Amino acid sequence: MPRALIWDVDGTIAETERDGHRIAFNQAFEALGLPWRWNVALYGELLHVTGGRERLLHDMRSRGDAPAPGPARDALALELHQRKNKAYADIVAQGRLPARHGVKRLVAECQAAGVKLAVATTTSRSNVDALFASLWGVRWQDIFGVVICAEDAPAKKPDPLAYTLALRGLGVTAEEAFALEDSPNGLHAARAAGIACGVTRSVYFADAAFEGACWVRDDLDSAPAMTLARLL
Ligand code: XBP
Ligand code: MG
Repeated sequence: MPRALIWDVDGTIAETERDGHRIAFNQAFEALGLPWRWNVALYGELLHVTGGRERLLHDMRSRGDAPAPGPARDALALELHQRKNKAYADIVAQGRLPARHGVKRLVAECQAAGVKLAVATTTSRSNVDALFASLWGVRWQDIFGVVICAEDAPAKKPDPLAYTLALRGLGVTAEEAFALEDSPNGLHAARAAGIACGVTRSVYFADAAFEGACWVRDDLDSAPAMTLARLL
């Protein structure tokens, strides 16, 4: 049994990308009078870029009506990203992003068994706070002792930084930890930090290849349910 379980957030805890961030990005475009919209398929392509602001800047490179590269483009990306995160918090507060199957059960099992819980994500801290408060209440940090977010780890997945920082915070070695991810970028980040990783594919990565994963499945609850004893 691992001593620590490190969770990715987007796509792993909940289907936040399709049903949360994507919709919130579109609300931000609309609020600023921009005709840009990210449909489900286009957003899936853009997801290879981790980080919401980075994703915006990437998309602007192929848009003729985006400001020229430089301070104006950077400022627009920043404003859109801030508005997106606010809209995302509103979506979460409306209870529109439930936990994926088995997430709460496995977290409770870790608590009961004394397995440490941590988060390693490339999303902004405000997004984690909003989502986790909605799922585990305002004292969610009593459950997840170490929380590494975009602000802590500017080098985004597949870079291993978020995971190496999580290990340091937990005070465990890579061999003593286990990671849960939904995407190839996330899996590569965990593996690059030397951590064994299981994959619960989210909608956007249903057909992706996950070489190097301990196991790959559609959720934590489908039979046989993924328990602590089965992780490794
Ligand atoms: C999540 C991301 C994030 C979210 C949006 O990756 O890449 O960018 O899409 O959040 P992971 P921000 O699941 O690997 O953590 O807008 O705050 O970046
Ligand atoms: Mg993810």
